[in-house]
Parts: sequence; structure tokens; C-alpha cells
Amino acid sequence: RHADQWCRSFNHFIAQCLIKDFEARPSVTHLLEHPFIKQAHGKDAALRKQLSALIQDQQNAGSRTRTRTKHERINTRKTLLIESFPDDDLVNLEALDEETIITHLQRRYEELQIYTYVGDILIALNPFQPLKIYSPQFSKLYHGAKRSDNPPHIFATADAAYQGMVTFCKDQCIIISGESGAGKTESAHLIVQHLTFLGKANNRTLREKILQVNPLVEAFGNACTAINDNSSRFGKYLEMKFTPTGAVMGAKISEYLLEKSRVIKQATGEKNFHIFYYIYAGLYHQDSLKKYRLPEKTAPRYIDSANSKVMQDIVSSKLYKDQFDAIQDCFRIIGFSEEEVNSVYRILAAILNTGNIEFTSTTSQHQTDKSEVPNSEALENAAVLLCIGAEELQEALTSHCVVTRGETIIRTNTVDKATDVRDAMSKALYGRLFSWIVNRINALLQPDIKSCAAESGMHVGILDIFGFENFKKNSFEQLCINIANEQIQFYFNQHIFALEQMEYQSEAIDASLVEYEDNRPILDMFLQKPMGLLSLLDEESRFPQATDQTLVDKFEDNLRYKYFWRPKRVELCFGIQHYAGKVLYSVNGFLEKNRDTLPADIMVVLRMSENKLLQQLFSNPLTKTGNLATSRARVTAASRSLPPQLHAGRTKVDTMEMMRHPEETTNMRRQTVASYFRYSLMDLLSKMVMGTPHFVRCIKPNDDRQALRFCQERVTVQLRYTGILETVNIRRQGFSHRITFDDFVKRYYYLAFRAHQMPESSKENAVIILQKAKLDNWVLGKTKVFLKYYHVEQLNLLLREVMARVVVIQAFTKGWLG
Ligand code: AOV
Ligand code: MG
Repeated sequence: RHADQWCRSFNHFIAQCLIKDFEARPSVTHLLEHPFIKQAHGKDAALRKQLSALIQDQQNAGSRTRTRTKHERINTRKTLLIESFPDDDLVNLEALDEETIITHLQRRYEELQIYTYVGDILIALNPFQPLKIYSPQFSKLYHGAKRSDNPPHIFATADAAYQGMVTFCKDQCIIISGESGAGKTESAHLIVQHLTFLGKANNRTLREKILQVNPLVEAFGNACTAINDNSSRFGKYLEMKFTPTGAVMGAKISEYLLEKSRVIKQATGEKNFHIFYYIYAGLYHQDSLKKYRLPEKTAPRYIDSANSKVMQDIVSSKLYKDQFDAIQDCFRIIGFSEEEVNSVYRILAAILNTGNIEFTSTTSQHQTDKSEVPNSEALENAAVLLCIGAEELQEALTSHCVVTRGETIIRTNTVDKATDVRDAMSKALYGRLFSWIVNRINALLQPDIKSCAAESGMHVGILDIFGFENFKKNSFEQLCINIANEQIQFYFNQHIFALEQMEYQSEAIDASLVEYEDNRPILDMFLQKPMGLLSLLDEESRFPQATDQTLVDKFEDNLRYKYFWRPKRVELCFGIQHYAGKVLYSVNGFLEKNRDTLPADIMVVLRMSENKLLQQLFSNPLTKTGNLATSRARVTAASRSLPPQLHAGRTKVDTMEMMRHPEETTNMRRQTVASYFRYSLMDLLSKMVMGTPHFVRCIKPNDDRQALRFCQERVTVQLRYTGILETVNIRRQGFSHRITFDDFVKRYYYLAFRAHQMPESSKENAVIILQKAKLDNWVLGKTKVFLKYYHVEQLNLLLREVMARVVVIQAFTKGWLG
């Protein structure tokens, strides 16, 4: 009788174990393959009944959240019922070592399960092939579903953000990170897609508009690099705004640090911003190249620096032309006027023509080097397109005014100088055009202010920046990009760390037990004032006599960090040990790029344009800065009417001062790219910390962009530096398992109590079990037992042993073993 009673409670226990297991791994096959079930299935009717009810329950629960029509159901099964597994979440794995994690990810990747959770973080492996898991059916499937209902998915993360926003009335922020080509931008698109699906806008047009934002901005801000054919060359924070009930009502983009230098020059094998090729192809097929004064035979230098077959590509590629049509649609749907679009094309064509302006050297009667424009076609084209005078443009390119002690002098530019001014003008035109487009989109997608909801609305922000880069040659752009990535990494660390700490504190456990290294010292090395790298760069940029050599010497003398080194054999280079790896930077051009000067003379000419858009780009609507700039420009303009004999250079002046980009000459007087960058980072960070964060970590499985190729080494490195392994390690080193007293006692009471006497779920009983299992180093919180990973391993081992004994006894008493 006693044995019988014992068996019943044992059955109950086994069923409980199976239910737990089944919840984590809702696969019927798996359950039926369980050794106990296999053995018991045919012999224990009560258990059989219980199990089939359970399976039925699970299936019903599953199908409730799944699609409705038969067709959809079949489709979804086919594509999606690659079942959920316990390793959907790495934190659930019993063994948390690197090798196990990598093996799991590899197996999943090979089964095209590109998404995996690590706690609340989503890992996304780039599949490098289109997957059929992003249709509206999938959006439906993930809509409001429990996380364990479906395999991990980017839609689940988007959904969690949306639900979090609606439920807690709090802004959310999805931070997508990963190195170049890892899939951040694609992920951002998918998130926007799911959010537009969720935030059913009352008017369809708004939804359509929002979906066009990314493609449009990316046509202007993305380009083909050595690593990624569609590489983001700017950082983007897209806020999708919702009403309190969760209907989408608008959007706003903030852009960060566009890589303007790409307009004038690209590294070998790389290209200019997409839009240049799109419009060239589009205008070619529309027979409008002439109208925009673009050459028909050879492509302009800015888009054909390597003397490649660009023109052939443009003419023959249907892709470029299709993209042009798509961009036209984007402009139209978002609401740009035809006149505006036309002006945008004119400016782009003007930039291309500007790049074709050449200078030759002549010697004036005063023996100063002077530059001239021998063939004025490109210059005239640019001037016509910009609606400015060709002569004024030429003058602004080949000479400059300086004001000193109340005297205005015009000095001639050397060929090199004139070339620099030309390129500075192109960069300024493009940079300002880009910002204008972004602002215009924001204005067109602004929530309707008349509706009161606008004020009480909330948003989900999506951060997609340029990923960590390490090319053969790295310059100022890479430095900024990598610092931005350091900052995001820092935020990530902070968040994970803070979460851990909070959990410890709420359980009244000593939080100093959570320990790990972060990348703060590297960030300090860059951002600290006045001795951080960016400050040193700014300081050096202020000296007109500074050279690459003095700059790199200054870095070496002042940056006493283990993360900085100066390679002996490579001149004018310095190395940084970033969180994501070692990068060697060449300081060549750092100073110029940081100063980013646009001569006032050019400003003046462009401001006199008859084109409305251009006037807008170069006017200063706000701030005192504007007044300063205008007054300075006025002085310069006035100086043009001076008699020619006064034009020759006489006095030594601080030309840098005069050449300072007026808008950027704020109260601090010298606004450099570095200081603007620092400000942008702060701005970005402040946006991020305002919302509840959700992290997506994109991983590049191989460097050849091959589908299904999983390079263990590459993945390990990325997992390590993104802190995924660190996160897992924190858990591993700290108390990886936190189990409520109730759960703990229910799960392990067999180890200390009689099987049929389930004890009360108390802290005391938990301690009795832990002591009986001869464990130490565990900690008790207010409601939970904090265990190390090896405690759990030990407990499970003990439990299995006890169970094995029990199974034998039970089998014996039931006569299963004959
Ligand atoms: P990135 O944004 O992380 O790089 P992208 O999002 O542009 O990288 O992804 C690079 C390429 O990988 C894309 O053009 C796609 O071909 C492919 N890809 C990425 N994610 C997916 C996906 N979910 N499904 C199918 N293909 C995908 V950079 O912007 O360079 O840092 O600056
Ligand atoms: Mg990108």
C-alpha cells in the first residue's frame, strides 16, 4: 500500500517534470521520445490520459495565436514550425561555456534559425539570403504573442517594444548594433515594418509614407563599401510616434555624422552615395542628362574616381534605373513637391559638375601662385544649375578675402587650395542637402498638432548606426564611427550591469558581487576634456601650422593609456585597442577633416543663388550665429568691390579663422567636427536613456557574405566583444540561476524529504534541501535562492540519481519489469 501511494506521488512528480520540460520545448515528438514516456505510455492509462490532455492543451494554445485560414496555417507550419527549443534562449542552457553556445548557434543557423535570445537580448545572425519569415502572416503571428509561443524573431522584439509602450505608457528604444554588414539596417527596416503593422494608422497614406522614409534617406546616406554594398554612412535614430492607444501618428528622424568626404573621394573598390548613380541612370533613361548638364559619355570624376566602367554600368543596369523610379515614388508619397525634387536633382547634378572643375597654375605679376580654370564648361554648368553667376563662382574658388585690422584683402588661391575649396563646397552642398531632406521628411511626417493626441503621444525609437569598421586604411571617419560604437557598447554594458545590480538589490544581496570590466576607460581616452583624443585633436586643429606629424606626436605625448600605441615602423599612424578589436588609424587629413572649413566666399556666392532651396540651405534661420555669419559675409561681399590693386596678399593673417565655416562658428568660436560629434553623441545618448531599451545584436557569420556559412572563429570574436559572452559570463560567474523558494522546494524536495510529503515552500525548507545536497556558496535573497551554475548542475545530477532509483522501484512495484 505504501509503495502504491509512493508511486502515485511519483507519477505526479514525473508529470510535473514533463510539463516543465514540455513548456520549454513544445514539441510532441520530443515529449513522446522521452524515455519515461516511452516506457510508461503503453502501461499506465491514467498517465496516458493526462499526457494527451496536456498535448491537446498545448496545441490548442498554440493554434490560438497562430494564423486563421487553412492556407495560412499550412504555410506557417511549413516555414515556421521549426519548433521552439530550450536553446531559443542561451540563458536556459545548462552549460554556459563558449563552445556550447557557439555549437548551438551554429546548429540553429544551419537550420535557418537566425534569431536566438540571450535573456532579453536578441541575437540576429545575418542569413545572407532572403528568408520567407517576414510576411504579414508573421507579423500576425507575433502580434501580442507570448515570447515562448514562437521561435525568436525580430518581430518579437519590435512587438515587445510596442506592447511595452502601450502597456506602461513609456517610450521605448530599440538599439541595433553589430559590425559593418552584420544586418543592422535590414533589422531596422523589419522593425519599422512590424511597427507599422501594429500601429494601424487610421489613414493608409501615413503608413505608406513612413515605410518610404528609410529607403529615401538611405539612398542619400548609404553607399557601397569594401564590406557592405549597402553600408550606412550616417547614424540614424528613427522615432515612430504613436497615440496613447497605439495608433501610429508620425515619425521623426535624427541623423548623425554623415560621411561627407565620400562625395569627393572614395577608397578603391568603393562607391559614392547611391543617389548619384540612381539619378544618373534615371536621367539617362529619361533622356534628361542634357537638361541637368551632365556629361553623356564619361561619368563625372566624383562617381568614377577609379576610372572604372561606371558609365557602362549606369547605362546598362536596370537596377539603378528601378531604384531611381523607386526614389521618385518615395519623394512623391512622402509629399515633396515637384519643384523641390527638381531642385534636389539640380543640386546633385551641380555637385557632379563641380567635381569636374579643374585648375591650372599661372603666375601673377606679384609672383604669387594663382589658379585658373582652363576649361570653363563644368564651372558654367555648376553655376547654371546652382543659379549663381559663373564668374562669381570662379572667383570664390580661386581667391579668398581676408579681413585684418579693419582692412579687407583678396588673396589668390594656389591650385591645391582651389581644389580644396572646390571639394569643400561639394561636401557642404551635399551635407546640407542631406540635412534638408531629413528636416523636410520630419516636417511632412510630423504628427497632426491639431489633434490633442500629439502631445500625449509616445514613441518607439530605432537606432541604426554605422557599424564598427576596420579597413586596410582607416581615417578620421572610421575613428568617429568606432567611437560611436564604443559609446553604444558602453550603454549596453551599463544597462546589463544595472539590471543585474537591481535584481541583487531588490533581493537584498550585496551588489558588489556583480563585477565586470567595462569600456569606460577607452571612452574616457576619447572624450575626456581637456586631455582626451578629441580635445587634443581640436586643440591641434586650432594651430594653422599644425601638421600630421605634430598631431600624432601630440597624441603620443598625451595619451598614456594601454589602449593607445604608436607603431614604430608605420609613420603617421596610431593604433587603438577598441572593445571590438585593434584598429590602425592613419592621421593623414585628420586636421583638415576636423576643421571642415567652408570659405566664407563660397557661402556668399551660394547664398546669392536664385534657387529657393539653395538659399535655404545656406541661410541661417536661427541663432546669433546666423547674424554673425551674415555680417561677416556682408564684409566679404563688400570687399569684392574694392579696387583690384588692393587685392594682392600682403598681410599675414590667420586664414583658418576667416575660413571657419560661419554656421559652425558658435559662441565657442570654433566648432569642429570633433566637438560637434561629441555633442551628437550626448544627444543620442540622452535620447536612448529616456526610453526602455531593447537590444538587437547583429552578428556576421562570415566575411564572404555567403549564406549558410558559419565561421566559428568570426562568430566567437563578435560574441565576445559585443558582450554576449560577457553577459552569459556575468550570469555564470555570478548567480546564474535565481529560483523562487516556492519553485525551488517543489523542484528539489525529493533530495531532502520523503517523496509523498511535499513540504511547505519556505525559505527554511529551501535551506534544508541545499544543506542536504551538501552545497555551499549559495545566497538567499528575499524571495529567491541565488545559485551558481554548478549548483544547478549538482542538484540536477542528484535529482536524476534519486529519480533513477525511484523509477526502478516504481517499475518493480507496477510489474513493468516483469
Ligand atoms: P549593416 O547595416 O549592419 O552594415 P545591412 O543591414 O546593410 O548591414 O546588411 C548587409 C546585407 O546583409 C544586406 O544588404 C542583406 O543582403 C543582408 N542581410 C542582412 N540582414 C538580412 C536578413 N534579415 N535577411 C536577408 N538578408 C539580410 V553598415 O550599415 O555597413 O554597419 O555601415
Ligand atoms: Mg547599415
